[in-house]
Amino acid sequence: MTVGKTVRNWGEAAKAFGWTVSAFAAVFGGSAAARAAEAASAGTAAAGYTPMKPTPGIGMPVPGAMGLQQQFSPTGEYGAWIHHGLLWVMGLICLFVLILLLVIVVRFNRRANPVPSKTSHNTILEVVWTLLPVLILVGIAIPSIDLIAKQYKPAPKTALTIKVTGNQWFWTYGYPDNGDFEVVSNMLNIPGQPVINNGVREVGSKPWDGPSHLEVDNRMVVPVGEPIRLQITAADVIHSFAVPSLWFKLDAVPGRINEKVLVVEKPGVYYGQCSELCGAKHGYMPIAVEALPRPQYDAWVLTHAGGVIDSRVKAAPAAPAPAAAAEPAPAATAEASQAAAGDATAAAE
Ligand SMILES: [Cu+2]
Repeated sequence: MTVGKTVRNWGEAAKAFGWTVSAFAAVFGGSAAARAAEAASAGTAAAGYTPMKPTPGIGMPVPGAMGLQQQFSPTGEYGAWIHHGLLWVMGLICLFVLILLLVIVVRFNRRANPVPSKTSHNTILEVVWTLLPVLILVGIAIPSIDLIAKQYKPAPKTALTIKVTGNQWFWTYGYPDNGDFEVVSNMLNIPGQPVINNGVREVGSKPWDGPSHLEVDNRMVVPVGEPIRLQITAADVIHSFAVPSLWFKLDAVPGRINEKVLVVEKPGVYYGQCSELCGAKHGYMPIAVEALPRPQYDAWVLTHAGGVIDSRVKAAPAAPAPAAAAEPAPAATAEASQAAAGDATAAAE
């Protein structure tokens, strides 16, 4: 009994000493420690993210190409499949009608067929040429309506939200779930041509730069393989956020938020352009979407002042916060155990 008490007293004394030491450290070494922590985390954050080098021909237009760009989203793949299927249906119907016309021209002209037939009705033929087009149209309508429904399916509640704002003539990307920082994205200037954006570097000056007219100083970085809720608006006139290889195009209208889900299936850089005539430099506000695996996305988030990973973990400048948050834990535990004891008493009664 006495021994136990003594040990407890010693424990309390040790705890008190610990408190004093930490208080001393906080007062005298706090700022230096914070600075060191800040520098260290800034270092890791900077080391944790390097812009990705785009793959030539992927996520960008290619000279002389025809048709759609290769798709990197589920709706994009589905849409491209319908597009190619429809081309075949249209092509085969056109070919069939052309063959029928040629047969008529050759076999039923005045010279080859001087006495025309007086036939005016054929029940089976009439049923077939009515039913067959109906079946073809129904066959086209089912996947088409399904695609529309899939494109406008709202994002799940847990989806990451990114706010896209069109401006004359650049894009800004807000990350409300990651500490509400904002990224301003300007087109890179083109060497040997008039400067488009003052103070912005030239395309090709960094090893990760993509094509001219499409590469930007700050890309819109997104996590790969998960639904992202894109909320699109504009600050001045109507713009349009369009990235062909992600099957994404939605108008950016001032005073209104248009929302659609984006899922990028593969890490990479995907380029697009403003697709609503919005003024003198409409052609100089490209879009560059960089899709990264979650850990690299999180590292990118932490390179921004106030960057927070999914509203849970604080970024570098708020380093002392977890210690402060850890303090109330014992009290909470005590409360919990008291509550549990109360419950037990209640149950016993
Ligand atoms: Cu625009």
